[in-house]
Order: sequence, then C-alpha cells, then structure tokens
Amino acid sequence: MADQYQTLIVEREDGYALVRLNRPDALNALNSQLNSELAAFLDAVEHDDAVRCVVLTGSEKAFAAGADIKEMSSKSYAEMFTENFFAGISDRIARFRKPIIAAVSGYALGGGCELAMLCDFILCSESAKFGQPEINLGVAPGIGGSQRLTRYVGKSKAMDMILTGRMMDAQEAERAGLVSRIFPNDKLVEEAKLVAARIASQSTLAVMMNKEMVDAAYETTLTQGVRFERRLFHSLFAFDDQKEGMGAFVEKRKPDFKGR
Ligand code: DAK
Repeated sequence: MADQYQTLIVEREDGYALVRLNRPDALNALNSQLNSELAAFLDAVEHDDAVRCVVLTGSEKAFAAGADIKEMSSKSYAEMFTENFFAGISDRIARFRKPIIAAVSGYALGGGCELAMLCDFILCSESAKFGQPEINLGVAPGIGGSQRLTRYVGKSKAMDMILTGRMMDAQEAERAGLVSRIFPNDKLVEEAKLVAARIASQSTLAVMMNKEMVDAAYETTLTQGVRFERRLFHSLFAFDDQKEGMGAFVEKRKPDFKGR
C-alpha cells in the first residue's frame, strides 16, 4: 500500500520505515499539515508488523527549522489555546510504542530540535546544528524543549542555549549527550538505516519493553524504575522469543525472532 502524503516522503524498507520531512521551501518548518500527516503515519504503522522501527529525517540543509513561524505569527492566544497547537503531534510521538530514531542533518531548531528530542535517540551528521532560538522571537520553547533539553544536557547548557538562542554544533551536541553518534554528511541516512535494520531484526516484544524501561527512567524514582525493569524482565520469559534467543545462543546459531 503506498503512503500518500504531501509533506512527508515515506520509504518502507525490510522491517522499518524511513520518513523524510518534505517542505524544502520552508526548511521543513513544522506546519499543521505536516503535524497531522506525521501523526497519521504513526497511527498507520503502530500496529503494522512490517514496520518495527522508524527513522525520521529531513534534508541535508535542515531536519526542521522550527515550527512554521508564518503559520503561527498572527494567531491569538484564544486560537493557540483552543487548537491546543502542537499538543497532538507531541503526544502522538510520545505514545508511539516502537523505536523512532531522529537522523539530523543541518538545522534542528526550535520545534525541530524538540521533534528530534521526542524521538528515542538522535543520530546526526557533521553539519547538524541544534538550538532553541525562540527567545529571538520573543517566545519560548513549547513542545517540551525546556524540559527535554534540560534532561538531555543538564541545566547549565540548557539555560545557555535557551536564554541566548545560540546553536550547538554536532561535536558539542555529542559531548553534551544530546546525540548518540555523529556520521559524515553523506553517510547519515545510510547509517541510520543500518541502525533501524538492526533494531528491526530483534524481538519486537523485547524491543518495545526495552524502550519502555529506558523511558521509565525519566518518569520514576530509581527504586520504582528498577522494580519496573525487573517485572518487565520477568515477563519476557513468557514469550517464545526469549526461548528462541537463548536457545540460539546455546546452539551457536542466529536467532529467528517471530515477535511472539
Ligand atoms: N518557519 C517558517 N518559515 C521558515 C522557518 C520557520 N521556522 N525557517 C525558515 N523558513 C523559511 C524562510 O522564511 C525562507 O522562506 P522564503 O523567504 O524563501 O519564502 C526559507 O525557509 C529559507 O530560509 P532562509 O532564507 O532564512 O535560509 P537561511 O539559510 O538564510 O537561514 C535559518 C536558515 C534556519 C538560520 C533561518 O531560516 C532561521 O533562523 N529560521 C528560523 C529558525 C527559528 O527561529 N526557529 C524556531 C521557530 S519558533 C507551540 C509549541 C512550540 C512552538 C510553537 C508553538 N505551542 C505549544 C503552541 C515552536 C516554536 C518554534 O519552533
């Protein structure tokens, strides 16, 4: 089945999907249409066994240069409040149960940086530039940037970034723990696909539970988090995939996970 979107280009590969934000004339600025199409895509693949991981990327110049300033500049407070601007896409990504990887080249600013941080982890190319420049527009991050950036990089750097509106390059982002790995500009998408393929080859059940465990680290105390991890660990022994994974190790062969 072909995926028909105007602001996204979707490539379905073996076990995963690559989604490119596609508003080249606006440096992939996030407008309502892009937000709804991305939410619709996630709805469509949430229960599709053929898509076990998603890579979200942009162009070489921009992952996304923020929320669409032209679309929102004249909105009133009442409109922002009643439309609950951006809550939909933010909540939709946060409750997506499969891994979603951001592959960032060029600008990831404002809502673009927030979109990358909503993903499970961030891979980037040498050209990546991250920032929360909303202060320059007389506003503030609104899709979780003040909270997630602070958790990723700590208070000092988050304050520095958010109050000055400056950009952080790929090296600084890696040192600060915002991105997990940097790749050469022309290798980013290829490498991100390899990462997705590797995740897609694992037990889907184990992948989803591992994701839930790591996410719990942001939401709970250490004691509760460790208990949650132990319960999920125990429950993995209810699945055929655990028997297959451990059996394959003992028999010195590759596991063949079925997601059961
Ligand atoms: N929105 C709309 N159009 C944008 C855009 C954006 N964020 N960023 C770039 N563009 C457009 C430009 O207007 C230009 O269009 P034309 O003039 O050709 O029609 C085209 O993309 C190319 O951009 P430039 O000509 O500016 O390209 P440069 O290479 O010279 O500069 C740049 C690249 C990324 C440094 C520059 O474009 C820039 O500073 N862009 C804005 C970055 C920014 O301020 N981003 C933060 C946006 S505010 C909310 C929650 C969250 C938010 C809002 C609401 N709620 C919960 C309610 C989020 C807010 C934001 O993200």
